[in-house]
Amino acid sequence: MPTGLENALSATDNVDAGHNKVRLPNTTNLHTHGMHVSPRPPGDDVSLSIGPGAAFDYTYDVPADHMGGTHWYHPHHHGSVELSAGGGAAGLLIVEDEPGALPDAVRDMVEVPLVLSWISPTALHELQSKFNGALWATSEPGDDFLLTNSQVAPTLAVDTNKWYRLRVVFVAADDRSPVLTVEGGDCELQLLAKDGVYLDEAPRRVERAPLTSGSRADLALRCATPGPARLRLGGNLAWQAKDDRSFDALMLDVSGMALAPDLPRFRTERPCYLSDTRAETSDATLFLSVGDWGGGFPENPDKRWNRVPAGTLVDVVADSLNEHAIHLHVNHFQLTSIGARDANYFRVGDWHDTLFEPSRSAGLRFYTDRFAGPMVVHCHNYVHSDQGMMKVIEIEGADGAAVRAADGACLRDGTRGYALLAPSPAPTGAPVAPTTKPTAAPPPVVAPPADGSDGAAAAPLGVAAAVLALLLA
Ligand SMILES: [Cu+2]
Repeated sequence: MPTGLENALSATDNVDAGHNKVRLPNTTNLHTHGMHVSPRPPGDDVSLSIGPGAAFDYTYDVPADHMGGTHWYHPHHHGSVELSAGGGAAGLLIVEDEPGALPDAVRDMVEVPLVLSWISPTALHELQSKFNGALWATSEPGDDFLLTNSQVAPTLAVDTNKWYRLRVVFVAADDRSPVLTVEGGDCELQLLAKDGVYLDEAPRRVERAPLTSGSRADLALRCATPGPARLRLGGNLAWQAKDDRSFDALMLDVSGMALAPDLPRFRTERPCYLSDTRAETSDATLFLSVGDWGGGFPENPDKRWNRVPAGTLVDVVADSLNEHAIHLHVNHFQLTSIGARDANYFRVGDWHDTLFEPSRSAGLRFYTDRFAGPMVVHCHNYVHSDQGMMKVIEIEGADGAAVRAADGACLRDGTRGYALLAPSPAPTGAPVAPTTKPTAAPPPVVAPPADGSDGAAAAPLGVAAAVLALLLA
């Protein structure tokens, strides 16, 4: 996927305050947050500096077995990320699902892209003061507000006889970890995927989606009662900025009589790089406490925090997550242990690429699948990462080292299927205990029909290429 980036920003006021400082506000680059692609140029290399007037042609070689999901893109130039991404420079990036990967009722849902940007004029004005005060047109900071696809609380007409797939991305300049809820209309939320990775058993009834800057949530929405309803975002849990502020994210105008039928429970067939790691033995363990990294991002690009071989499984003992949301580039991680912030939304076995956890620590695992090169790990509070709370794990070896996954059912090409699962018990809305093992033997995955025709549940794949759609927020 070729993507040209041209920096049309002015060279005026492009102040370089020094390494690990807020600096070079008009220098930029591009990060494809959540994409399983190479971190080397011309791909997702966040060490590139594209100055005013300069341009770069990115090319992303998206693997044929990339899981369909909701991701996003934003500038990631060290020193100016808070200013740009936190100021609203962010967009949705969807990897479309393969034919046959989802039950029809899930595949056919009406899609609602929602890029939620929590804008903090006070924080942005503080940044402006470092750059001769010429970056923003307004003179007064004003209160925080929430933009939904660049609008304030837009309205969506909702039919009671339909399911809607909300593709939510949450972006903030600093440490915001709010919760998304739905109010009114007897509406319900069913979680399909987090950070662009389907749950192993989907959907999962949730009362809320706890987010942190960089999080995505794919939520199926159904409303039962005509009238007004709304999505709310608020209740920031982050350490320095705890507050009760909340905002309308989306106004819902519900109409209709008949109720949409329940969604089927399903398991989509998983690529090997996202197959369950819990029965595997890891090759290395890293102790990761990003809170200790302030000002510590090395200026010398050859200084690596850690080195691991490509094609291996890495355990991470993560600490200080109550103060610093972490984000791993290139490879998603699976939760092997997690605190009790929300034991229904965060379960052992789930996959994420960005995580905030008020109980402080969590166990994570990731495969260094296929891509060698610099894998960036950082605090997703841009105030911190811009000032050095960031390291690089060098994935050594050659590109293409396939992960050793025991699960014989996992996929190494683009073919997809899914299995239907038994209905879950009636939802109670109360958090349930974390599941550490599948509750039932996985049913066989539906195979594509032998004659190559389109099946109802699975279809053969003619072109083994994931399709990418770039949607501007
Ligand atoms: Cu931090």
